[in-house]
Amino acid sequence: MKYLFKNLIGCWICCLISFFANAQNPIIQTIYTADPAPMVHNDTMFLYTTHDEDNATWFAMKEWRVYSSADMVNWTDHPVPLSLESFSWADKDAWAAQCIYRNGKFYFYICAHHKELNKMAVGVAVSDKPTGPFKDALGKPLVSANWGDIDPTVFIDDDGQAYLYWGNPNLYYVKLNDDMISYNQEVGVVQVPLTKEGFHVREKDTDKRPSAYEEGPWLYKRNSLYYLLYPAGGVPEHLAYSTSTSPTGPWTYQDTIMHVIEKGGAFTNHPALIDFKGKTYLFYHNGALPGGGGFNRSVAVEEIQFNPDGTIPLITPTKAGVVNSISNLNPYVRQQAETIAWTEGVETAADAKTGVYVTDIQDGDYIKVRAVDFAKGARNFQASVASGGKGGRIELRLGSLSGQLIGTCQVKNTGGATKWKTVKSKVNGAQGVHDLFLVFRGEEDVLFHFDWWKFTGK
Ligand code: FUB
Repeated sequence: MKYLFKNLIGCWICCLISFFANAQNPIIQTIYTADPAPMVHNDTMFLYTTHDEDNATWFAMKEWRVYSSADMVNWTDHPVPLSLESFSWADKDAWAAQCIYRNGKFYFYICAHHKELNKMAVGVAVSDKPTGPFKDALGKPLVSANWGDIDPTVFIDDDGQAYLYWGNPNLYYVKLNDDMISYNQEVGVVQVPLTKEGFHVREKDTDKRPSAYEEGPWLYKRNSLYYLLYPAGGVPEHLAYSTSTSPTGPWTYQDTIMHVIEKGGAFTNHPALIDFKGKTYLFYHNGALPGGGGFNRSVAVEEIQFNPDGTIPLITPTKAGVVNSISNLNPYVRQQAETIAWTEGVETAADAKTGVYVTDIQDGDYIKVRAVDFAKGARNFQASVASGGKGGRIELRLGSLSGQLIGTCQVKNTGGATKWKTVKSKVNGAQGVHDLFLVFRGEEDVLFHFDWWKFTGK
Protein backbone atom coordinates (compact mmCIF):
# COMPACT_ATOMS: atom_id res chain seq x y z
CA MET A 1 0.00 0.00 0.00
CA LYS A 2 1.87 3.00 -1.23
CA TYR A 3 -0.42 5.56 0.26
CA LEU A 4 1.76 7.96 2.09
CA PHE A 5 3.07 11.31 1.09
CA LYS A 6 4.70 10.20 -2.14
CA ASN A 7 3.05 12.91 -4.15
CA LEU A 8 3.29 15.69 -1.66
CA ILE A 9 5.91 18.37 -1.88
CA GLY A 10 7.97 20.90 0.05
CA CYS A 11 6.88 22.16 3.40
CA TRP A 12 3.62 20.29 3.28
CA ILE A 13 5.66 17.08 3.43
CA CYS A 14 7.62 18.27 6.45
CA CYS A 15 4.49 19.31 8.35
CA LEU A 16 2.74 16.05 7.67
CA ILE A 17 5.75 13.91 8.39
CA SER A 18 6.51 15.51 11.74
CA PHE A 19 2.80 15.35 12.65
CA PHE A 20 2.50 11.67 11.87
CA ALA A 21 5.92 10.79 13.28
CA ASN A 22 4.58 11.48 16.78
CA ALA A 23 1.41 9.46 16.29
CA GLN A 24 0.89 5.92 17.50
CA ASN A 25 -2.61 5.42 16.06
CA PRO A 26 -3.54 3.68 13.83
CA ILE A 27 -1.11 1.06 15.10
CA ILE A 28 -0.54 -0.70 11.77
CA GLN A 29 0.48 1.51 8.84
CA THR A 30 1.64 -1.02 6.22
CA ILE A 31 -1.83 -2.32 5.32
CA TYR A 32 -5.45 -1.55 6.20
CA THR A 33 -6.59 -3.61 9.20
CA ALA A 34 -9.97 -3.87 10.97
CA ASP A 35 -11.96 -5.81 13.59
CA PRO A 36 -9.23 -6.01 16.27
CA ALA A 37 -9.15 -9.09 18.50
CA PRO A 38 -6.27 -9.00 21.01
CA MET A 39 -5.12 -12.03 23.00
CA VAL A 40 -2.47 -12.14 25.74
CA HIS A 41 -0.22 -15.19 25.83
CA ASN A 42 3.10 -15.61 27.65
CA ASP A 43 3.65 -11.90 28.32
CA THR A 44 2.97 -10.97 24.71
CA MET A 45 -0.02 -9.20 23.23
CA PHE A 46 -1.13 -10.88 20.01
CA LEU A 47 -3.42 -8.78 17.87
CA TYR A 48 -5.57 -10.58 15.29
CA THR A 49 -7.18 -8.41 12.65
CA THR A 50 -9.04 -8.61 9.41
CA HIS A 51 -7.39 -7.13 6.33
CA ASP A 52 -9.18 -4.56 4.17
CA GLU A 53 -7.87 -4.64 0.61
CA ASP A 54 -6.51 -1.43 -0.93
CA ASN A 55 -9.17 0.54 -2.84
CA ALA A 56 -11.91 -1.83 -1.60
CA THR A 57 -15.55 -0.88 -2.19
CA TRP A 58 -16.97 -3.66 0.01
CA PHE A 59 -15.80 -5.80 2.94
CA ALA A 60 -14.17 -8.09 0.40
CA MET A 61 -11.53 -9.42 2.73
CA LYS A 62 -9.49 -12.55 2.00
CA GLU A 63 -7.36 -13.22 5.04
CA TRP A 64 -6.78 -12.60 8.71
CA ARG A 65 -3.56 -11.11 10.07
CA VAL A 66 -1.64 -11.27 13.34
CA TYR A 67 0.75 -8.83 15.02
CA SER A 68 2.50 -9.07 18.37
CA SER A 69 3.90 -6.66 20.91
CA ALA A 70 5.61 -6.93 24.28
CA ASP A 71 5.42 -3.20 24.97
CA MET A 72 2.18 -1.98 23.29
CA VAL A 73 4.05 0.50 21.07
CA ASN A 74 6.24 -1.63 18.78
CA TRP A 75 4.23 -4.17 16.75
CA THR A 76 5.74 -7.11 14.86
CA ASP A 77 4.09 -8.29 11.67
CA HIS A 78 3.83 -12.09 11.23
CA PRO A 79 3.10 -14.24 8.18
CA VAL A 80 -0.61 -14.56 7.30
CA PRO A 81 -1.94 -17.02 9.93
CA LEU A 82 -5.21 -17.94 8.20
CA SER A 83 -7.01 -17.17 4.97
CA LEU A 84 -10.24 -18.05 3.17
CA GLU A 85 -8.37 -20.80 1.32
CA SER A 86 -8.19 -22.79 4.56
CA PHE A 87 -11.98 -23.19 4.61
CA SER A 88 -13.25 -25.40 1.79
CA TRP A 89 -16.82 -24.21 2.49
CA ALA A 90 -16.04 -20.47 2.31
CA ASP A 91 -15.61 -18.35 -0.79
CA LYS A 92 -15.43 -14.70 0.33
CA ASP A 93 -15.72 -12.12 3.11
CA ALA A 94 -13.11 -13.00 5.74
CA TRP A 95 -14.74 -10.90 8.47
CA ALA A 96 -14.26 -10.40 12.18
CA ALA A 97 -12.59 -13.17 14.20
CA GLN A 98 -11.06 -13.91 17.60
CA CYS A 99 -8.42 -16.33 18.84
CA ILE A 100 -8.13 -17.94 22.28
CA TYR A 101 -5.75 -20.39 24.01
CA ARG A 102 -6.84 -23.61 25.68
CA ASN A 103 -4.94 -26.76 26.69
CA GLY A 104 -1.93 -26.22 24.46
CA LYS A 105 -3.83 -25.11 21.36
CA PHE A 106 -5.03 -21.86 19.86
CA TYR A 107 -8.62 -21.72 18.58
CA PHE A 108 -9.41 -19.09 15.96
CA TYR A 109 -13.14 -18.36 15.52
CA ILE A 110 -13.86 -16.66 12.23
CA CYS A 111 -16.82 -15.77 10.06
CA ALA A 112 -16.93 -16.02 6.27
CA HIS A 113 -19.40 -16.42 3.44
CA HIS A 114 -20.61 -20.02 2.98
CA LYS A 115 -20.66 -20.70 -0.76
CA GLU A 116 -23.48 -23.26 -0.72
CA LEU A 117 -25.68 -21.70 1.95
CA ASN A 118 -25.05 -18.27 0.43
CA LYS A 119 -24.84 -16.67 3.86
CA MET A 120 -22.23 -15.90 6.49
CA ALA A 121 -21.26 -18.69 8.88
CA VAL A 122 -18.95 -19.07 11.87
CA GLY A 123 -16.00 -21.46 11.60
CA VAL A 124 -13.13 -22.49 13.86
CA ALA A 125 -9.49 -23.12 13.00
CA VAL A 126 -6.78 -24.51 15.23
CA SER A 127 -3.01 -24.21 15.62
CA ASP A 128 -0.25 -25.11 18.05
CA LYS A 129 1.13 -21.58 17.81
CA PRO A 130 -0.49 -18.17 18.33
CA THR A 131 0.89 -17.02 15.00
CA GLY A 132 -0.39 -20.06 13.13
CA PRO A 133 -0.63 -21.35 10.53
CA PHE A 134 -4.18 -22.35 11.50
CA LYS A 135 -6.22 -25.15 9.93
CA ASP A 136 -9.99 -25.52 9.69
CA ALA A 137 -10.84 -27.79 12.66
CA LEU A 138 -14.12 -29.11 11.30
CA GLY A 139 -14.24 -28.91 7.50
CA LYS A 140 -17.62 -27.22 7.97
CA PRO A 141 -18.96 -24.27 9.97
CA LEU A 142 -19.30 -24.48 13.73
CA VAL A 143 -22.57 -22.52 13.52
CA SER A 144 -24.56 -21.58 10.46
CA ALA A 145 -28.10 -21.61 11.82
CA ASN A 146 -29.23 -18.06 11.27
CA TRP A 147 -29.03 -15.08 9.03
CA GLY A 148 -26.31 -12.77 10.29
CA ASP A 149 -23.94 -15.39 11.74
CA ILE A 150 -20.99 -12.98 11.94
CA ASP A 151 -18.49 -11.54 14.38
CA PRO A 152 -17.76 -14.38 16.83
CA THR A 153 -16.26 -13.48 20.21
CA VAL A 154 -14.96 -16.19 22.53
CA PHE A 155 -14.49 -16.08 26.30
CA ILE A 156 -13.43 -18.71 28.88
CA ASP A 157 -14.82 -18.10 32.36
CA ASP A 158 -12.91 -18.79 35.58
CA ASP A 159 -14.80 -22.08 36.02
CA GLY A 160 -13.54 -23.26 32.60
CA GLN A 161 -16.83 -22.87 30.72
CA ALA A 162 -16.25 -21.26 27.32
CA TYR A 163 -18.85 -19.07 25.59
CA LEU A 164 -19.12 -17.99 21.98
CA TYR A 165 -21.26 -14.92 21.25
CA TRP A 166 -21.92 -13.55 17.77
CA GLY A 167 -24.48 -12.00 15.46
CA ASN A 168 -25.92 -9.12 13.46
CA PRO A 169 -28.79 -8.09 13.72
CA ASN A 170 -29.53 -10.65 16.43
CA LEU A 171 -27.23 -11.67 19.24
CA TYR A 172 -26.64 -15.36 19.98
CA TYR A 173 -24.45 -17.51 22.17
CA VAL A 174 -23.51 -21.14 22.61
CA LYS A 175 -21.73 -22.85 25.48
CA LEU A 176 -18.63 -24.38 23.92
CA ASN A 177 -17.60 -27.87 24.95
CA ASP A 178 -14.13 -28.40 26.40
CA ASP A 179 -12.84 -29.42 22.95
CA MET A 180 -13.60 -25.82 21.82
CA ILE A 181 -14.77 -27.06 18.42
CA SER A 182 -18.29 -28.20 19.37
CA TYR A 183 -20.97 -26.82 21.65
CA ASN A 184 -23.48 -28.01 24.21
CA GLN A 185 -26.36 -29.31 22.11
CA GLU A 186 -28.79 -29.42 25.03
CA VAL A 187 -28.46 -25.69 25.55
CA GLY A 188 -28.20 -25.18 21.79
CA VAL A 189 -27.99 -21.76 20.12
CA VAL A 190 -29.51 -19.21 22.51
CA GLN A 191 -30.89 -15.95 21.13
CA VAL A 192 -30.33 -13.07 23.55
CA PRO A 193 -33.41 -10.84 23.99
CA LEU A 194 -32.46 -7.39 22.68
CA THR A 195 -34.57 -5.46 25.15
CA LYS A 196 -34.30 -1.75 25.77
CA GLU A 197 -33.19 -2.45 29.36
CA GLY A 198 -30.40 -4.66 28.03
CA PHE A 199 -29.28 -2.88 24.88
CA HIS A 200 -30.89 0.56 24.89
CA VAL A 201 -33.23 2.10 22.36
CA ARG A 202 -32.45 2.74 18.76
CA GLU A 203 -32.61 6.14 17.19
CA LYS A 204 -31.97 5.16 13.53
CA ASP A 205 -33.80 2.45 11.53
CA THR A 206 -36.18 1.89 14.43
CA ASP A 207 -38.40 -0.35 12.31
CA LYS A 208 -35.50 -2.66 11.39
CA ARG A 209 -33.95 -3.60 14.74
CA PRO A 210 -35.24 -3.90 18.27
CA SER A 211 -32.39 -2.16 20.15
CA ALA A 212 -29.18 -0.19 19.74
CA TYR A 213 -27.15 -3.45 19.48
CA GLU A 214 -25.66 -3.81 16.01
CA GLU A 215 -22.85 -6.42 15.76
CA GLY A 216 -19.27 -7.18 16.84
CA PRO A 217 -19.82 -8.33 20.47
CA TRP A 218 -16.83 -8.63 22.84
CA LEU A 219 -17.13 -10.33 26.24
CA TYR A 220 -14.86 -9.28 29.11
CA LYS A 221 -14.87 -9.94 32.87
CA ARG A 222 -13.66 -7.79 35.73
CA ASN A 223 -14.27 -8.26 39.46
CA SER A 224 -17.05 -10.83 38.84
CA LEU A 225 -18.89 -8.46 36.50
CA TYR A 226 -19.32 -9.40 32.81
CA TYR A 227 -19.08 -6.61 30.24
CA LEU A 228 -20.50 -7.02 26.75
CA LEU A 229 -19.14 -4.38 24.39
CA TYR A 230 -20.56 -3.84 20.90
CA PRO A 231 -20.91 -1.41 18.00
CA ALA A 232 -24.30 0.24 18.41
CA GLY A 233 -26.88 2.56 16.97
CA GLY A 234 -26.74 1.65 13.26
CA VAL A 235 -24.25 3.14 10.85
CA PRO A 236 -22.26 5.17 11.52
CA GLU A 237 -21.68 3.05 14.61
CA HIS A 238 -20.68 4.14 18.08
CA LEU A 239 -19.41 1.78 20.79
CA ALA A 240 -21.57 0.89 23.78
CA TYR A 241 -21.69 -1.73 26.54
CA SER A 242 -23.99 -3.67 28.84
CA THR A 243 -23.14 -5.59 32.00
CA SER A 244 -24.38 -8.65 33.83
CA THR A 245 -23.48 -10.72 36.88
CA SER A 246 -23.66 -13.81 34.63
CA PRO A 247 -21.92 -14.54 31.30
CA THR A 248 -25.31 -15.34 29.80
CA GLY A 249 -27.17 -12.25 31.03
CA PRO A 250 -29.69 -10.83 31.59
CA TRP A 251 -27.83 -7.76 30.41
CA THR A 252 -28.25 -4.21 31.65
CA TYR A 253 -27.43 -1.40 29.26
CA GLN A 254 -24.76 0.93 30.64
CA ASP A 255 -23.56 3.62 28.27
CA THR A 256 -21.68 4.76 25.19
CA ILE A 257 -17.94 4.02 25.32
CA MET A 258 -16.92 5.82 22.15
CA HIS A 259 -19.00 8.24 20.09
CA VAL A 260 -19.21 7.94 16.32
CA ILE A 261 -15.78 9.01 15.05
CA GLU A 262 -16.74 12.00 12.92
CA LYS A 263 -13.30 12.84 11.51
CA GLY A 264 -11.12 10.02 10.27
CA GLY A 265 -13.69 7.39 11.18
CA ALA A 266 -15.22 4.51 9.29
CA PHE A 267 -18.95 3.86 9.30
CA THR A 268 -18.32 0.72 11.35
CA ASN A 269 -16.40 0.38 14.57
CA HIS A 270 -15.43 -2.77 16.46
CA PRO A 271 -14.42 -2.95 20.16
CA ALA A 272 -12.10 -5.24 22.10
CA LEU A 273 -11.18 -4.75 25.76
CA ILE A 274 -8.22 -6.55 27.33
CA ASP A 275 -5.88 -6.43 30.34
CA PHE A 276 -2.13 -6.60 29.82
CA LYS A 277 0.69 -6.14 32.33
CA GLY A 278 -1.52 -4.29 34.82
CA LYS A 279 -3.18 -1.98 32.30
CA THR A 280 -6.43 -2.14 30.33
CA TYR A 281 -6.68 -1.35 26.63
CA LEU A 282 -9.59 -0.62 24.31
CA PHE A 283 -8.93 -1.60 20.70
CA TYR A 284 -11.21 -0.28 17.94
CA HIS A 285 -10.94 0.69 14.28
CA ASN A 286 -11.17 3.90 12.31
CA GLY A 287 -10.49 5.16 8.79
CA ALA A 288 -7.59 7.37 9.72
CA LEU A 289 -4.78 6.22 7.43
CA PRO A 290 -4.39 8.14 4.19
CA GLY A 291 -6.88 6.68 1.69
CA GLY A 292 -8.83 5.24 4.62
CA GLY A 293 -12.60 5.04 5.08
CA GLY A 294 -15.47 2.60 5.47
CA PHE A 295 -13.81 -0.23 3.56
CA ASN A 296 -10.20 0.80 4.24
CA ARG A 297 -10.04 0.73 8.00
CA SER A 298 -7.25 0.72 10.56
CA VAL A 299 -6.93 -0.66 14.05
CA ALA A 300 -6.20 1.74 16.90
CA VAL A 301 -5.83 1.38 20.68
CA GLU A 302 -6.26 3.53 23.79
CA GLU A 303 -5.29 2.79 27.37
CA ILE A 304 -8.35 3.11 29.61
CA GLN A 305 -9.00 3.42 33.32
CA PHE A 306 -12.23 2.15 34.81
CA ASN A 307 -14.27 4.52 36.95
CA PRO A 308 -14.14 3.68 40.69
CA ASP A 309 -17.64 2.14 40.44
CA GLY A 310 -16.52 -0.25 37.67
CA THR A 311 -18.16 1.63 34.80
CA ILE A 312 -16.22 2.36 31.61
CA PRO A 313 -15.59 6.07 30.94
CA LEU A 314 -16.25 7.66 27.58
CA ILE A 315 -13.10 7.13 25.50
CA THR A 316 -11.91 9.74 23.04
CA PRO A 317 -10.04 8.31 20.06
CA THR A 318 -6.59 9.85 19.83
CA LYS A 319 -3.74 10.00 17.32
CA ALA A 320 -1.25 9.67 20.16
CA GLY A 321 -2.64 6.25 21.20
CA VAL A 322 -0.50 4.42 23.79
CA VAL A 323 2.03 7.05 24.80
CA ASN A 324 4.21 5.10 27.23
CA SER A 325 5.97 1.92 26.22
CA ILE A 326 5.51 -0.85 28.82
CA SER A 327 9.12 -1.96 28.42
CA ASN A 328 12.22 -0.97 26.49
CA LEU A 329 13.42 -2.69 23.35
CA ASN A 330 16.77 -4.51 23.41
CA PRO A 331 18.89 -3.41 20.43
CA TYR A 332 21.59 -6.03 21.08
CA VAL A 333 19.48 -8.95 19.91
CA ARG A 334 18.09 -9.39 16.41
CA GLN A 335 15.03 -7.20 15.91
CA GLN A 336 12.81 -7.88 12.95
CA ALA A 337 12.68 -4.97 10.50
CA GLU A 338 8.90 -5.45 10.58
CA THR A 339 8.81 -4.53 14.28
CA ILE A 340 7.41 -1.06 13.88
CA ALA A 341 5.98 1.70 16.07
CA TRP A 342 5.33 3.93 13.08
CA THR A 343 6.34 3.88 9.44
CA GLU A 344 5.74 5.88 6.33
CA GLY A 345 6.15 4.46 2.87
CA VAL A 346 7.27 0.88 3.39
CA GLU A 347 5.30 -2.33 3.05
CA THR A 348 5.88 -5.88 4.26
CA ALA A 349 6.06 -9.13 2.33
CA ALA A 350 6.73 -12.73 3.35
CA ASP A 351 8.17 -15.91 1.95
CA ALA A 352 8.66 -19.38 3.40
CA LYS A 353 12.44 -18.98 3.86
CA THR A 354 12.75 -15.47 5.23
CA GLY A 355 9.37 -14.99 6.89
CA VAL A 356 8.15 -11.39 6.95
CA TYR A 357 10.50 -8.67 5.70
CA VAL A 358 10.23 -4.98 4.82
CA THR A 359 9.88 -4.14 1.16
CA ASP A 360 8.95 -1.29 -1.19
CA ILE A 361 11.57 0.94 0.43
CA GLN A 362 12.05 4.28 -1.30
CA ASP A 363 14.11 7.38 -0.62
CA GLY A 364 12.73 9.20 2.45
CA ASP A 365 10.71 6.28 3.81
CA TYR A 366 11.37 5.44 7.43
CA ILE A 367 10.63 3.07 10.30
CA LYS A 368 10.33 4.34 13.85
CA VAL A 369 11.02 1.95 16.74
CA ARG A 370 10.08 3.21 20.19
CA ALA A 371 12.04 3.09 23.46
CA VAL A 372 15.28 1.46 22.30
CA ASP A 373 17.57 1.05 25.32
CA PHE A 374 21.22 1.64 24.41
CA ALA A 375 22.32 0.67 27.93
CA LYS A 376 25.67 -0.63 26.60
CA GLY A 377 26.14 2.16 24.06
CA ALA A 378 26.65 1.11 20.44
CA ARG A 379 29.74 0.31 18.41
CA ASN A 380 28.26 -1.32 15.29
CA PHE A 381 24.97 -1.71 13.49
CA GLN A 382 24.16 -4.82 11.46
CA ALA A 383 21.29 -5.38 9.08
CA SER A 384 20.15 -8.21 6.85
CA VAL A 385 19.34 -6.73 3.46
CA ALA A 386 18.85 -7.82 -0.15
CA SER A 387 19.11 -5.73 -3.29
CA GLY A 388 19.10 -6.52 -6.99
CA GLY A 389 19.80 -2.89 -7.86
CA LYS A 390 22.10 -0.17 -6.60
CA GLY A 391 20.91 -0.47 -3.00
CA GLY A 392 20.95 2.65 -0.82
CA ARG A 393 21.65 3.45 2.81
CA ILE A 394 20.02 3.40 6.23
CA GLU A 395 20.49 6.51 8.36
CA LEU A 396 20.24 5.78 12.08
CA ARG A 397 18.73 8.74 13.93
CA LEU A 398 17.69 9.22 17.53
CA GLY A 399 14.51 10.94 18.72
CA SER A 400 13.14 12.23 15.43
CA LEU A 401 13.45 12.04 11.66
CA SER A 402 16.04 14.79 11.75
CA GLY A 403 17.48 13.79 15.14
CA GLN A 404 21.09 12.94 16.02
CA LEU A 405 22.71 10.83 13.30
CA ILE A 406 24.52 7.96 15.04
CA GLY A 407 25.52 6.08 11.89
CA THR A 408 24.82 5.39 8.24
CA CYS A 409 24.72 1.86 6.92
CA GLN A 410 25.54 1.43 3.23
CA VAL A 411 23.59 -1.20 1.30
CA LYS A 412 25.10 -2.34 -2.02
CA ASN A 413 23.81 -4.80 -4.62
CA THR A 414 23.69 -8.19 -2.91
CA GLY A 415 23.18 -10.18 -6.12
CA GLY A 416 19.39 -10.22 -6.13
CA ALA A 417 16.22 -9.10 -4.38
CA THR A 418 16.14 -12.33 -2.35
CA LYS A 419 19.90 -12.73 -1.86
CA TRP A 420 20.23 -11.74 1.76
CA LYS A 421 23.51 -10.34 3.11
CA THR A 422 24.44 -8.94 6.50
CA VAL A 423 25.88 -5.44 6.20
CA LYS A 424 27.65 -3.59 8.98
CA SER A 425 28.47 0.00 9.86
CA LYS A 426 30.11 1.95 12.66
CA VAL A 427 27.90 3.77 15.17
CA ASN A 428 28.73 6.68 17.47
CA GLY A 429 26.95 8.51 20.26
CA ALA A 430 24.12 6.14 21.18
CA GLN A 431 23.50 5.96 24.93
CA GLY A 432 20.30 5.76 26.97
CA VAL A 433 16.71 5.14 25.87
CA HIS A 434 15.64 6.66 22.55
CA ASP A 435 13.14 6.26 19.76
CA LEU A 436 15.19 4.97 16.82
CA PHE A 437 14.45 6.22 13.31
CA LEU A 438 15.73 4.03 10.47
CA VAL A 439 15.61 6.46 7.56
CA PHE A 440 16.07 5.03 4.08
CA ARG A 441 18.03 6.91 1.41
CA GLY A 442 18.91 6.13 -2.20
CA GLU A 443 18.43 7.03 -5.81
CA GLU A 444 16.54 4.14 -7.38
CA ASP A 445 12.80 3.56 -7.22
CA VAL A 446 13.09 0.46 -5.06
CA LEU A 447 16.17 0.48 -2.86
CA PHE A 448 16.43 -2.88 -1.08
CA HIS A 449 14.63 -5.38 1.14
CA PHE A 450 15.26 -5.39 4.87
CA ASP A 451 14.83 -8.40 7.19
CA TRP A 452 16.38 -7.66 10.59
CA TRP A 453 18.81 -5.40 12.45
CA LYS A 454 20.85 -5.31 15.64
CA PHE A 455 23.49 -3.22 17.39
CA THR A 456 26.71 -4.32 19.09
CA GLY A 457 27.37 -2.66 22.43
CA LYS A 458 30.62 -1.03 23.46
O1 FUB B 1 -15.10 -6.26 8.80
C1 FUB B 1 -16.30 -6.74 8.25
C2 FUB B 1 -17.44 -6.42 9.16
O2 FUB B 1 -17.51 -5.02 9.37
C3 FUB B 1 -17.29 -6.99 10.55
O3 FUB B 1 -17.54 -8.34 10.60
C4 FUB B 1 -18.22 -6.10 11.28
O4 FUB B 1 -18.10 -6.15 12.67
C5 FUB B 1 -17.84 -4.75 10.73
O5 FUB B 1 -16.69 -4.26 11.37
